[in-house]
Amino acid sequence: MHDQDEIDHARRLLASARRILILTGAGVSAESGVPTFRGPEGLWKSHRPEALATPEAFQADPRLVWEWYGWRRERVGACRPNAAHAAIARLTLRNPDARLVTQNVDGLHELALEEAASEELSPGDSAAPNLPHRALPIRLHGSLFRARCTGCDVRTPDRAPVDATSEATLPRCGKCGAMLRPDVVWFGEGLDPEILREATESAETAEVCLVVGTSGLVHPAASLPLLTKESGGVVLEVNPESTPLTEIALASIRGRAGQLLPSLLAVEAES
Ligand code: BJW
Ligand code: ZN
Repeated sequence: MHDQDEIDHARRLLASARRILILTGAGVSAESGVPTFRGPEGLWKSHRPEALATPEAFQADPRLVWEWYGWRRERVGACRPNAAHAAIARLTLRNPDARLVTQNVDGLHELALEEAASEELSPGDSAAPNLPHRALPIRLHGSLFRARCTGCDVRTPDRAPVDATSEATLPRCGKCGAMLRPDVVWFGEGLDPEILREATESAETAEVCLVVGTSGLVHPAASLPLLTKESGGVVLEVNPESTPLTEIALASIRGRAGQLLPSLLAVEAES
């Protein structure tokens, strides 16, 4: 059971803050059917991370790595945003000082934002809504639905099924012919400096950092809530399990994101 006092306290803090940073991890998409990385049902029960999510693994066996990413593209492509994605999207649309930083590569925050924007900004209008840039997630670890050329470094949207039958059938660059790779950040690779700068600045200026569905093990993402705390803000956590971030959180609410976030962010009651 959730501690109701803790939930009420967290809700009041979120309602009175303007500068809010929401940091999400794989757990926010669990109720959409996207597998998390760690834990009993995690993706890495059957695949060792160092065998798949490193540049060395790709160099050694690009076919195996593309097979894994192709499988995930297919699986995630069939998933829909859940109530947590929707609540976060409504908050970032309504509060110009709220920022979303995600470690996820599944694109579900973006989908939820499109859905919320077409409901809120142009009801009844079938044209694609104009999404405010500030409402878009700051994606720390890239996207499953983008590819990057290993030769000329060009980045492109890529939702195509992957044919990983052999190395010869793997995706290739339309410009230079070199092999493409998933446009994600693997272990040992630096994050895009501009993206990291934006995320760091949001963390340092946030009054409240709400951490949702991350094991808090992967850096630099897991260091962001500490920056908020060191700058005088508060950290709140939503997770069914405790994590290394629990000890710096003012309130850590044990439960599922899709169940808790709509009432915690109380966005449906506004305007
Ligand atoms: C629910 C729920 C529900 C379930 N509701 N919740 C400082 C200290 C120590 C090490 C380092 C450090 N700084 C850097 C490092 C090294 C390394 C690192 O962090 N290693 C640690 C593991 C020890 N970091 C890096 O290498 C990073 N690069 C870097 O720092 O570069 C520096 C550099 C500079 C200049 C030159 C060269 C280098 C890069 C990290 C990249 C991580 N990439 C991955 C793969 C992305 C692509 C892909 O998807 O395949 O990102 S790894 C994987 O972990 C993925 C995730 O984004 C990331 C985080 O996982 P997440 O989201 O937390 O998921 P889970 O599964 O772990 O947790 C799910 C949680 O949800 C659980 O807690 C559940 O309880 C909960 N949950 N259901 C709410 N319904
Ligand atoms: Zn190229």
